[in-house]
Amino acid sequence: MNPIQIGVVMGSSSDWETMQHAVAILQQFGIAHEARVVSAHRMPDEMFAYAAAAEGRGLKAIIAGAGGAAHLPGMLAAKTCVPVLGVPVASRQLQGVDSLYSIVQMPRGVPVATFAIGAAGAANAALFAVALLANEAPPLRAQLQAFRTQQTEAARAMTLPPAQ
Ligand code: RP5
Repeated sequence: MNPIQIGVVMGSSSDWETMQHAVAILQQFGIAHEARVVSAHRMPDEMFAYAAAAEGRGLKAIIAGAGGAAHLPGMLAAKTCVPVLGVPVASRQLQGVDSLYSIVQMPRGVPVATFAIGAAGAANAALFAVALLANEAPPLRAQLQAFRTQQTEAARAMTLPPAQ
């Protein structure tokens, strides 16, 4: 079995509805990955250990989804130099604007690459991870190019109904 290249972590199983869109893309591209709940405020020791072990385990990027606060992606990024891609999950109270602002507003010096709120952000984080891996893997780059071409063709084939 291929060593895991991308870790997908989230603060709660309630984030799965969003984060599964990242996993679906990784599956589609055949990227060895793992997905698990690592709650920053409920499992701080596990979160710390996950980040501390990431480089040694060969992870090339960590996709971290969080609702309401930046603590999961932010603290992972604080503890490892493996790139962290943050996905703001739509929160119940503020619809994910809180998640977005807190993740994107990391203080200077410890970046978290931040994506859109929700499913599109999760999918794009995975596509970004694929693009990172593709730098060192020409067949993967060809696969990514084919994915883009498919989207282009789908857009070109779009037609509009007559105006009412
Ligand atoms: C965050 O708290 C999680 O990322 C989740 O989005 C949010 C709510 O968690 P649950 O109350 O649904 O477990 O840590």
